[in-house]
Amino acid sequence: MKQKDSVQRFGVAFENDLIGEFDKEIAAAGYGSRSEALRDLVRLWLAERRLRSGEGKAVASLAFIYHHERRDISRRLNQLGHQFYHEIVNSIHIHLDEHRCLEVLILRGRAQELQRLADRLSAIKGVEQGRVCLIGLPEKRQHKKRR
Ligand code: NI
Repeated sequence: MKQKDSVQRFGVAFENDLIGEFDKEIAAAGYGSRSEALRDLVRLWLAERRLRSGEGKAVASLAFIYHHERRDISRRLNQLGHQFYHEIVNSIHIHLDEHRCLEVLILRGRAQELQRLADRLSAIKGVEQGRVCLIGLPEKRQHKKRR
């Protein structure tokens, strides 16, 4: 950055337990100060908000656990899969035990659309513990410095 950004200071109130745990973790992560760690957290949060609501291209992994015996679940998952066939690049299915299955979907498409798929999936009865990991793909023009 060419010129130094101006900063604003503000007071933040934390419960003792929360700040205690936070201090412990930021020290373990190697942060020099609370401010530095908080700035990183805010940047991450903002970037994620921007990404999830955006039109930009993204890739994602979507992992979820479900009970395969739940009535109608296989049909509903299959239906959703066909509805989003454009976004679902690949999938892995693992039988976790007698009742539960783990499925991981690899997705590609508009961030907004991938989030919509994740939301729709989580809403299906019998699906639990869904986690989506979304990674934004930079626009091609951002690579122009590369030789
Ligand atoms: Ni299974």
